[in-house]
Amino acid sequence: MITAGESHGPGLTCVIEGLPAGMVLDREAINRDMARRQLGHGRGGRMKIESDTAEPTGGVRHGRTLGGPVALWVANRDYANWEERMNPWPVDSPPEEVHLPRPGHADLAGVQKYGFTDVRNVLERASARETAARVAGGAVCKAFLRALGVEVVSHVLAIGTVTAAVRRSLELADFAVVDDSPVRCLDAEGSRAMVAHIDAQRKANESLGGIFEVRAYGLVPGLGSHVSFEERLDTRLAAAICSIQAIKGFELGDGFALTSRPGSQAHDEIFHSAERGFYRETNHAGGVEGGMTNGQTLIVRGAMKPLPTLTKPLRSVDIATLEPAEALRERTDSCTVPAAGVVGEAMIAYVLAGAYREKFGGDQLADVLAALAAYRARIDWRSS
Ligand code: EPS
Repeated sequence: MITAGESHGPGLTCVIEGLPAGMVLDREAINRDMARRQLGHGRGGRMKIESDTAEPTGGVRHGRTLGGPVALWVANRDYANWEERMNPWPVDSPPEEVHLPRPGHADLAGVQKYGFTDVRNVLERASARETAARVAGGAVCKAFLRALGVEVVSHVLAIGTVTAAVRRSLELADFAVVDDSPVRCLDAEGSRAMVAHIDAQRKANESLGGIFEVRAYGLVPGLGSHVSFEERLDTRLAAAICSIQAIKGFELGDGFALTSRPGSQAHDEIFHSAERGFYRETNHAGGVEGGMTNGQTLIVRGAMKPLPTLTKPLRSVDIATLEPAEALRERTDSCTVPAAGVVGEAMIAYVLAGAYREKFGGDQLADVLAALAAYRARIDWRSS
């Protein structure tokens, strides 16, 4: 998957390669994910301007994939207000440059690396607006996974100092109501406390980070591999989550909590019965052992830092005068952890779609399904 586009440019593009022909795409399902990414208590004014949709511009005919790259277009409505400043072509009166890098953003390292004098040349692409294109691509990957019996979902576990009280043993059905919460949290009391926390911190000109969790239900064992570090699924899952703007931490299964437990309480014992085949009674590993899925639910978490665009700016330096100055003040969100969960779903769906394609090949969806069925039959040790 590759994306292109700037936050206030004409729009964003996503291109995904490697999807089989014959997949049915549901326009509403794709645009539902686009809308879910825009929601969440703590969003700023931009989300009132945008009403994101993803339109296929290649690789799809009459709602079915053709086997070539799938291209999706997400228009930036706000471009209408930025046409002079962000026009791809030269304009009569060039806009004023931005010289005030924000601590925590790509701004300073970006202008140094690329030799710019205008911070806008960096911040426009570094912006998390880019995740709209990833969610478009992720929705197509989800369509592929859904055809294979896999569902990818997410929820919020913490915002700032407020932590949700949620069972670890969540079922897929529990996620049906997650988008009813304004912070996409499955604990009603926690949800209310998170909203209040965001409101209080926003009033104090602060932004907030938090933790989201992504789960994938219905996976076969054996995606990824122990044989090389690059093929380990953990490698790719961590990269996918850490590639999301503002993510500073990644956990798989019980993650950091495993470090304080004795070995006897850190692993998932193996059982077998004639009806169920191999099974586990716990899932500390988060569905991955030795770099491969083990057939349990995949559980990964991302830790998001507080957004670095602040309404009460931090200290910085004017890169033109080298004088102390306040960092750039831009319209911003105060908390985007609920949206980051939706982006996490897209990224995990992308990794899993790739892992299924690697393992089962197939130019046509029916070939993938046949290969998957043959594999399931081979590893079915229920009665042996
Ligand atoms: C946006 C994410 C944030 C928003 C952006 C839209 O991006 P950033 O990483 O730059 O803070 O602030 O909206 C704006 C830049 C704006 O004009 O308000 C998103 O997820 O769509």
